[in-house]
Amino acid sequence: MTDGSITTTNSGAPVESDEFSQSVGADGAIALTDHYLVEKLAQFNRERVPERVVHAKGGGAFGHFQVTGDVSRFTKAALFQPGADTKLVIRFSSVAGEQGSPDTWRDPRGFAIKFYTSEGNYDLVGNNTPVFFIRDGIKFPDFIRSQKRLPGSHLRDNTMQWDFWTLSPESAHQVTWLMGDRGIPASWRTMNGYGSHTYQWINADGERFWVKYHFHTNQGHETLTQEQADKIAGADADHHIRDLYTAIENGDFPTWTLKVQVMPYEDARSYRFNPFDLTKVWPHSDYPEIEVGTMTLDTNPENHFGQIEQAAFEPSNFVPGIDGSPDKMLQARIFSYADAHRYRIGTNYAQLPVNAPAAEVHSYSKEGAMSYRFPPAAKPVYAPNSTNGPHADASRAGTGGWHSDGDMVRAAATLHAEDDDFGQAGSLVREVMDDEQRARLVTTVTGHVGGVKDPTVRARAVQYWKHVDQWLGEQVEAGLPPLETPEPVEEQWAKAAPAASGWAQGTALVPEPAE
Ligand code: HDE
Repeated sequence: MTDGSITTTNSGAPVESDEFSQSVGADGAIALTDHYLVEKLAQFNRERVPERVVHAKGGGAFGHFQVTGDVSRFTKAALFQPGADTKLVIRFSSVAGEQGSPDTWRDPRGFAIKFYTSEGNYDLVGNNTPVFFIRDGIKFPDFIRSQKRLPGSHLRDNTMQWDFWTLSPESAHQVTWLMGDRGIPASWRTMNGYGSHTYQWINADGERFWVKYHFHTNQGHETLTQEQADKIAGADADHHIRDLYTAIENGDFPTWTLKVQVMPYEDARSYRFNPFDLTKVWPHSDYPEIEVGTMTLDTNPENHFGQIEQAAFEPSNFVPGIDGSPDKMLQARIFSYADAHRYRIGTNYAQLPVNAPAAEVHSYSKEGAMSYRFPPAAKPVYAPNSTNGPHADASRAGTGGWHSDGDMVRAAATLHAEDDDFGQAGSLVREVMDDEQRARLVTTVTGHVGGVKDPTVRARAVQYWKHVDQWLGEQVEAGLPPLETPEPVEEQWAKAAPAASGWAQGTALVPEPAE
């Protein structure tokens, strides 16, 4: 059934045929004058934008956020004022898997929201876990590479993963999360979302507060065991995409309740551990949650590529009343995301409808590839100017900032009284998990560490878990299968060395076969 429209070229001209190339006689050579054939094939070769270097596999939806509480004493941000109702787009994702990888692999999940507020876009780009593996962004490329593929075999490798994790003990809290039940959500609808970092809120009087975001699923938590997840992965790589799309199609709109923890600005200095350390949570007994509102997802994308694959989320998109914090990871992200979008989508990615703000844009950015939004000719393209062009108004910007001083150094953040790498991971095991969850954690960790071929890395992994919890470490140690064919990391890497040295010198056209 056609919609009655006729096929045209990209330029709108009617085409003669969608089935036959133009040729000299029905059996003759194809004519280069068949520009429609050329257009179709050339467009086809250019249909992809580079996939995200992390969070490549994902899906999303549109919806809105309704304020149900009153947090105006903490922030003047328009979207969080009583009665506000703000449209949004969200993208859920896995982290390490490439596009096409199974939705049900064990992995944190991205939980990225773009609020189209009246004061500009506010992007909260979080995960389904309140913490992260590292606390300094300079280690991020290394961390991600250790979770992906060996350069030689192009295979993922448990030895590489545990080599990185056990040499970066700050990862213990997040790895415990990852190896626990929450490491494989049954669907995106049945998991929480977190801002993860500590952010800053600023109220109408200019008072500043530190804040952590918690999106509590109203669908109840549901997770998958490793066996269930492996089975689903084999049958349907797009299990989570399908679940969300079908639920919204059926009018079963998922909702989350946003609650925040708020810390008075001055408390940060004396708090018992570094409140800006992304590997830590703030115990709710210290700073109880305060309800803000409800996020509802009620509209599926019309076009996945145009609206989800090209969606560009950036932690640098703050609005008046919201700002960053001394969290080094957040500061590194504030640079990285817009850089990723300029590379992946193009310099004018913010002009795409899904990325365009609801608020009016009066920036001095102009031109660049694919730019199609431009200010009226009468508007100056420079500032300052005497022709009534846009001018900055600090009173409207509402950024908070914070005190910072000292010499330029490269060092770990200052230690607070209870700063350590394993304490909160141990609390998660002993105080949050129940016996069945602990038993599943032992099974998962033992299975994963069992895939480590290097005896030194394996021993470090057992020690790592004993630091988390002595009982847990002993269970893992007792359950590990004997290491039949030890393969020290150096040997694993050395296997590729002859080819690598040849390639490194640029002399080997084809790597010499190993002796
Ligand atoms: Fe990301 N991250 N990230 N990340 N991240 C990206 O941006 C980065 C981190 C997260 O659905 C990239 O467009 C750095 C923490 C989500 O489009 C990239 C660091 C958290 C998404 C990038 C981190 C996240 C991304 C890849 C260490 C949770 C998907 C492609 C300082 C709080 C958003 C892209 C979407 C995507 C950089 C660590 C969440 C490369 C440098 C911590 C949900 O720019």
